[in-house]
Amino acid sequence: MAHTLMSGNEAVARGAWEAGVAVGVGYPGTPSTEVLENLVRYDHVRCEWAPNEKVAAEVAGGVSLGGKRSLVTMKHVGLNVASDVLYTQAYTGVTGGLVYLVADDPGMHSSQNEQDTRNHAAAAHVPVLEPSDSQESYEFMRLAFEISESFDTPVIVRMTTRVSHGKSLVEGAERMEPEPTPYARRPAKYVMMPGNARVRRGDVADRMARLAGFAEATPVNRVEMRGTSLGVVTSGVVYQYVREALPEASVLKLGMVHPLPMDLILDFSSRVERVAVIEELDPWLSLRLHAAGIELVETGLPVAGELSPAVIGAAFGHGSPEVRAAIPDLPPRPPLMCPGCPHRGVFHGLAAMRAVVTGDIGCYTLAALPPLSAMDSCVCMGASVGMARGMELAASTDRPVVAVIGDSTFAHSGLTGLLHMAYTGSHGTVVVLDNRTTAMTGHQGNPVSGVACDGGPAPEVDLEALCRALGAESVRVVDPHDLGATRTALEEETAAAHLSVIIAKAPCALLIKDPKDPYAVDEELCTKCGACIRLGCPAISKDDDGRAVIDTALCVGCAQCVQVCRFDAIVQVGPSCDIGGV
Ligand SMILES: Cc1ncc(C[n+]2csc(CCOP(=O)(O)OP(=O)(O)O)c2C)c(N)n1
Repeated sequence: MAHTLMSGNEAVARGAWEAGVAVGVGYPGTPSTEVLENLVRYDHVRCEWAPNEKVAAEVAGGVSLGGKRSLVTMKHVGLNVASDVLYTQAYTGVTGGLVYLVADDPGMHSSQNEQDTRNHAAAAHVPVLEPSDSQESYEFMRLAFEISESFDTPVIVRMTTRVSHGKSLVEGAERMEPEPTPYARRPAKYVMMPGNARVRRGDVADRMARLAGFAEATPVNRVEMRGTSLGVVTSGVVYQYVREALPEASVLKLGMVHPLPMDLILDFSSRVERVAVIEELDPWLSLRLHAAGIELVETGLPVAGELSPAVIGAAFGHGSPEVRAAIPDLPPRPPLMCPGCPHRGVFHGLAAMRAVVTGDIGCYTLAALPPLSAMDSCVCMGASVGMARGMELAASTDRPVVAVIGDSTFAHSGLTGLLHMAYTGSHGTVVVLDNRTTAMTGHQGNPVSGVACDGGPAPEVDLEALCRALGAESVRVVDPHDLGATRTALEEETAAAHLSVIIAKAPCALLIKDPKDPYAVDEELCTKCGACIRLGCPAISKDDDGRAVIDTALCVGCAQCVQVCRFDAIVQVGPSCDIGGV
């Protein structure tokens, strides 16, 4: 393959495919999502979205047990969900190579927290490779599968947002077809009850010692000697920043960050006058170098968020490399639900009811922002349901308490929360926002939407039957664009002494191929009351006189605004019609 410009995620997919991966499985999450979306386009590999990362890791583990190579993909918080699997897979080891692609998100571009996957790796006792660009993202996949099989261990390839989404040239090769290992029953290796696990625990320790030896010799840990006044130990995208900001510094670039090549690090440190560790997220390398007795330069670099060449240059008094200044006076562009988003109808009702909304993660989290301001909590996927039960137990408010959760998130980790509510006799209300997709991460299929990883059809779960089977006494489906029906359902179910689920079902506005004719405001009838503005639709704004105006190029004709206008000032117009004299 000639040199091709690829993102890190595209390169991971290419590298895994060339390494002969038989199955790719994961759960979407920025910045990891495009790995599977690209891998699914190749032949000879089966790709599946799992309902959550734990299931994905189990499926990948099963493929490995069956003797074939598998890749499991997730974002950093996904590894919290899958960690129960990983920590014991470290004991069982593998048969076919098993690689975890985990993408961290320093600076939280699209995440609810910052986490450093290296901590999980150390706690689980699994090796970690960390690429710095797309070529390495590609090459490290093959290496990861080789390490996995030769050391009998799952391997983590850790990415960060800039490596996952940044693009650079990749020189690829052909796909290899590794011979599958025939299945053989090996309970001492795979049945982790205490007697077997104790033996495997010793194997894990031996393996980590052997991997530390490997780390000393592998060319992915390399010393680049330049000046001797400063030596920098670094990895991942930060290596690129260091090269740009401190071009004179010698660098120990770590492509394998766990276990560490301590002899190499000590030797490098002895060859330079001062040693600095430059890393994003936790002081992971720093602590280990400190513990090895290496005196480190106090860099004063931030302990949270992303680094950059400018930040690093400034910390070393080298001045900042040229950074393009932000254009002054740009209007702020806060994230908003799209025009015609069905979620808006539910939150409009909840805001009017002054409900306490235990929320969840998805596009709908934006309902926490003004003007809807209709969400009280958002912690992690699935938390809405358990937290609603907790609020019910706290019994500290007279306001209705409602859990709101998206369809993908409900399948991910809301089901068990609902089961808990049923089991404990809750009279709570859960709203499942069924917009027929996993919208937030780019419209991946899920078990509720009945769309497969390749975009083709898949069996669709009967959501109503599922909620009933889990113990909801009342399950009703509403069209969230029908504001009256939605409000009635919310009021009736929150007042009733039973456990209820309201399924707010209408497709994501971005999935609608034939939008309805747009609406416009009759300025003679508009009283400037602001009711339509309070929907928070980006198609509606105020003119200089305070009257509402609808941008007909953005409006998709959902008609929610028509229902809140008490003066009949909002009227449907043709697609390109100017409201003019209406
Ligand atoms: C454990 C975990 N995995 C993945 C993500 C990334 N993520 C955030 S919300 C979401 C799903 C959103 O889909 P859905 O619940 O259907 O809501 P929608 O965006 O469609 O409104 C995903 C995959 C995450 N935050 N946490």
